Amino acid sequence: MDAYELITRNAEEVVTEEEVEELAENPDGKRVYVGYEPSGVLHIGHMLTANKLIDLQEAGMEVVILLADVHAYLNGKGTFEEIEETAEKMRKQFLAYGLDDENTEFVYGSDYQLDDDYALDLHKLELDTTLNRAQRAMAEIQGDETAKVSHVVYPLMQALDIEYLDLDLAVGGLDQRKVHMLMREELPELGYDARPCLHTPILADLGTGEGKMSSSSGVTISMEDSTEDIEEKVNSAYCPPTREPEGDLENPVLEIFQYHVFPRFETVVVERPDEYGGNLEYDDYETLADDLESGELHPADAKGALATYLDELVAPGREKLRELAE
Ligand code: IYR
Repeated sequence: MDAYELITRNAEEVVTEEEVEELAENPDGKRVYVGYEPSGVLHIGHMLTANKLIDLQEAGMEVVILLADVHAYLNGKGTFEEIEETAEKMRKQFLAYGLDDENTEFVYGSDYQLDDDYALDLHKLELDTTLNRAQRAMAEIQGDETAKVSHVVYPLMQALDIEYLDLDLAVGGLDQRKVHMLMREELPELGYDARPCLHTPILADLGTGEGKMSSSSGVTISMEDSTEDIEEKVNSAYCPPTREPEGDLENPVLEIFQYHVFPRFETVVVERPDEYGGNLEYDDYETLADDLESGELHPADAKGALATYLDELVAPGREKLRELAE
């Protein structure tokens, strides 16, 4: 796989392809980041962008993880003290998940977002941006139904982070795209360069195949889940024998194979008793999806394998949480 393929694989959107192609020509030492509002426990949504960061590390880039404590505070996620505590827990789980210790820089937003220069640039952006624009950027991020002043400051700060952390590339889920578009328009107004972005897809709810999995209502997988929890959730997952179920539904079992399992494991073995044809082995996602569609691979067997691989991905973070609780 060449550098551009590795950098962009499994991305839903690349803004712009030309800019990322240029980065891919010489990825060594380029700085890339994802920001996360600290939430204490890593879930499958965090793991998806983390998989992309692991790809980028493999391509030679330097990874910055922003523990966005001030952003979480602005988004109503708790007192500042509570947020600081969960941020530290999250940092340890990211390392346990497989990010390379030597090549990952963790930064707290509060380390620089309260400085004078940053505050003054922020006020300039406030002058430049309409309320409507900032609110639209936050539509998929805002935690509370009632819009507060803090919610319109939030995306402007996220745009500034990209300059202040001296980044070459911003990564995020598709829910971050409007903030990134605002960044691309507004940074040049301050005399800074707009940066390219990569957006990962938002996966469907595991239980129903609808909407986005990381939303609070749905079934999600997190580092808090035991092996049995994972088996139970995966076994009751929605998994019709097709890539494209009706209407707006997705096949969440296939999605997790595509975005979580194949990027981290070279071969996937589906164990089956001999009387059902014996084990199946896959080196790539497409072959597994084809077999599910043709009936060669039964959904129940696919789920059994998925639970095993997800458990392996979650195990080190689960262990870390256990140590932290001692
Ligand atoms: N908006 C993100 C958190 C966040 C991301 C970045 I990239 C920042 O520079 C700051 C905050 C979220 O929804 O979790």
